[in-house]
Amino acid sequence: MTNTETQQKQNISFEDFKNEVLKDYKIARVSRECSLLGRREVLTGKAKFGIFGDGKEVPQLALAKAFKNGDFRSGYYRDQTFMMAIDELTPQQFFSGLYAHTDIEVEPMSAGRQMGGHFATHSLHEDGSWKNLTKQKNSSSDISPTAAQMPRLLGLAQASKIFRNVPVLRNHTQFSDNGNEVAWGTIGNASTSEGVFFETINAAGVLQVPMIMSVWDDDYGISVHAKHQTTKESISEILKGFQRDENHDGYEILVVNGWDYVQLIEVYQKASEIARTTHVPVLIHVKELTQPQGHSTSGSHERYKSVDRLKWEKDFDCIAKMRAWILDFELETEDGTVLRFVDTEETLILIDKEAKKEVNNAKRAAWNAYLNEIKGELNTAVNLLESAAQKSSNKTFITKYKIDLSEIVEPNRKDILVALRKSVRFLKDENFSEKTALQQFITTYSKRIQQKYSSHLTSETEKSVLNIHPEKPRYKEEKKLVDARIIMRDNFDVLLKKHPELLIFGEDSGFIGDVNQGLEGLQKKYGELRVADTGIREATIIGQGIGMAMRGLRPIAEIQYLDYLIYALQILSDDLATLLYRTFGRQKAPVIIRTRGHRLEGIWHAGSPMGGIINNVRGIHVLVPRNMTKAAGFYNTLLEGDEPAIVIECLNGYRLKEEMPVNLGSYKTPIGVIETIKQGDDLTVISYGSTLRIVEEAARDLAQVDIHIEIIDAQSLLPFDIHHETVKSIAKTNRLLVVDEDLPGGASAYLLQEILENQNGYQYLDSKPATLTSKAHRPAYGTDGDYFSKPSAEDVFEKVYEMMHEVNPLKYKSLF
Ligand SMILES: Cc1ncc(C[n+]2csc(CCOP(=O)(O)OP(=O)(O)O)c2C)c(N)n1
Ligand SMILES: [Mg+2]
Repeated sequence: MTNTETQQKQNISFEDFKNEVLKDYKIARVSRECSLLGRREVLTGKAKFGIFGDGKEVPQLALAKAFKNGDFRSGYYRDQTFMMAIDELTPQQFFSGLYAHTDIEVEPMSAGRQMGGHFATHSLHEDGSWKNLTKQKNSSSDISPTAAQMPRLLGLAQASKIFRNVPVLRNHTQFSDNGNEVAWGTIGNASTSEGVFFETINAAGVLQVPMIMSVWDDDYGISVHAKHQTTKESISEILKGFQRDENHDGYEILVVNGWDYVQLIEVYQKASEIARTTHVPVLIHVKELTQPQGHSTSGSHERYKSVDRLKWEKDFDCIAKMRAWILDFELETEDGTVLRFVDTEETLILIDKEAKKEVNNAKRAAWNAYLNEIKGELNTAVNLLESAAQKSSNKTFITKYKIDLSEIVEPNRKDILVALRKSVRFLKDENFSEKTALQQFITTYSKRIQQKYSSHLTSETEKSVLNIHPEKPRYKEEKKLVDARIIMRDNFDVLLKKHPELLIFGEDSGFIGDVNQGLEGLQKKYGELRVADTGIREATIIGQGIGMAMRGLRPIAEIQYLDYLIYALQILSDDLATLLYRTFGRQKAPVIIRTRGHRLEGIWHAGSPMGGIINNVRGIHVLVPRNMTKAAGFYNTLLEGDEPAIVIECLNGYRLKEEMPVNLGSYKTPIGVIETIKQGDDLTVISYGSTLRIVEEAARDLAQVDIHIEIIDAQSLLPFDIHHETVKSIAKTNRLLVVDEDLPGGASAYLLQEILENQNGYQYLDSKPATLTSKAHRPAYGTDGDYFSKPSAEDVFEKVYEMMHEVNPLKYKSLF
């Protein structure tokens, strides 16, 4: 190559570099303008709340450069610049989110369900089928609780390890390219104080998974300074013990200033290389960041930052620093030419202006799109009110609502429905077609808009568990009774063979095959990655499940005992239960949580905190099989479907004898369907799980005194009895008793509401409906502690007898 050729080549690559730098600068400016204008939109009342990414722009540009197709982000509300830099968020979409536009095409993050600043990409097509995740940049959907993005991040990273190292998954190319994907976490400095942050950091170090954790450090968490948050005020300092060395696996820990564009790019490329090729986790502590507008629109940071600090934040604003670097940049070539990004400041001023204009236009377009849709609906409503008013004797009242409505400049749908629903009351004694038109509009309009807010709590696809065909267990003619845990184990064996994506992990689940031997020998057969032991860390066990399920795997995450689910309840409730809902069906995590409970003895072994669970996890199915055959059948059903569920096995059932089915792995217990396990005419007792055996024992004793109860196994609490079969039993017996070992007012109250209110069971009752539960305290330890804390067969007998005594005191004479 001649000198001039070399020179030309250098010029071209410099030209590329320059363009990239200026493009990045533009993205940063656009993002900043969004933050500035966004705040104004909230303060003028167009949007409800704003939390923005100003002051964190530059490191996100560097992150975006290292982020490849197939990678996943799990982050928090500051990451708008990153989303813009990977082309997954336009300024118009940013504002549509702020206004809560309910169209998923217009507001792709959540169809208006989440407040702005909560980002997501679409892993699923509209019909719920997977997209090719390796061909796009992926962002798991953000949630607001601080650090709650951490547990799932672990699973997102672990999926790469599984895809790389489990040979049966080699052809799952729409989810992974040989495990080369990195999971990128972001978190604020203060949120690292949360327990799940440390739990996740430790677990990722143990598992050695490609997770790169960025901490955006602006020294504050709202008004609270780092000195109250973090020992030594530095997360990288205190995590030093995690640094890998020649003798130990661990982390690579990198520290960089958030305003140093060049250093940031270098650090992010290095981190990406390490995690991607060797699956070593990396922590990047990004320091010296700022919050130009304070934490959120809820307050101003002048209240708690010193004058010096505020000045420092101005001087070290990462975009200002980047801008200065661009202006100062000079590169002398071999022939002495000096290359610059810009000759004068004019170029940057022009970019600043363009950014402002673009964002302004985007804001306007988003607002108009949002408002015009509602205004169209408002016009229809106004016309309907006008027509009805003309015919009505209450014309003045209705006209008033009409005028008030039509004068609202920036209406909500609430305004429309309030006017319509209040007006229709004035028409109750009248009859004309305009009234009918108004009524019909209210019904169809409410229904249509309601869907925008209430769809996708559970799957609406053909793979919804409600659409899976049940199949009965079949048996050999010659009865073969085995310990029930053998049925569970052999069924899992078939499932692991049948579903290469299936993984099972938890405390003691691997080497010994779970504490009750339901996985005995399966690690040996399927390897340490597919049947695995984990540390004692319930929240991140669930996080592993969520993250891996989001990447196309089918994890069964074991929580050793039901009482310890509470450690993970926050993640189940905030993350898993809301995932499908908050993404309007564009992300899913069909993780199955396997656990065991009921009939435990002890304060922290209460065994059945069901009310607490079902109240917190709407969006996740909750299944309570009474034996192992039923439980295994639930796993078989769930693996055909696309939804998350918690399956609670009966802890005292593993050694009981059950008959071994021949169609293991394929028979399916239906979900949302009750089973009547004993017929009777006098009184219906509904229960679930282990208490059913107590009820059955009581039933035998009751038969001796000529009381014949019908026993229903609820089997599935969420959803409960979708075909409304229970009420048919009440119609026959006219009496209802709900038995469980939860606290009073727990799951028994839920069942009462379902049966009496939703199924209209109240109309058939001849006796007061009753519940029999444990005492309000947790169970005391030991046989007598249990007997005096939880319902016994005697309690069931006496409760039923008492109800029958009230009906017929002569026949059923008082016992005491
Ligand atoms: C579990 C939980 N507690 C409290 C909050 C309220 N909250 C929202 S953001 C925040 C401060 C977070 O600070 P930091 O992690 O440093 O992030 P920054 O906003 O500074 O980027 C708090 C306390 C929350 N969202 N979730
Ligand atoms: Mg902070």
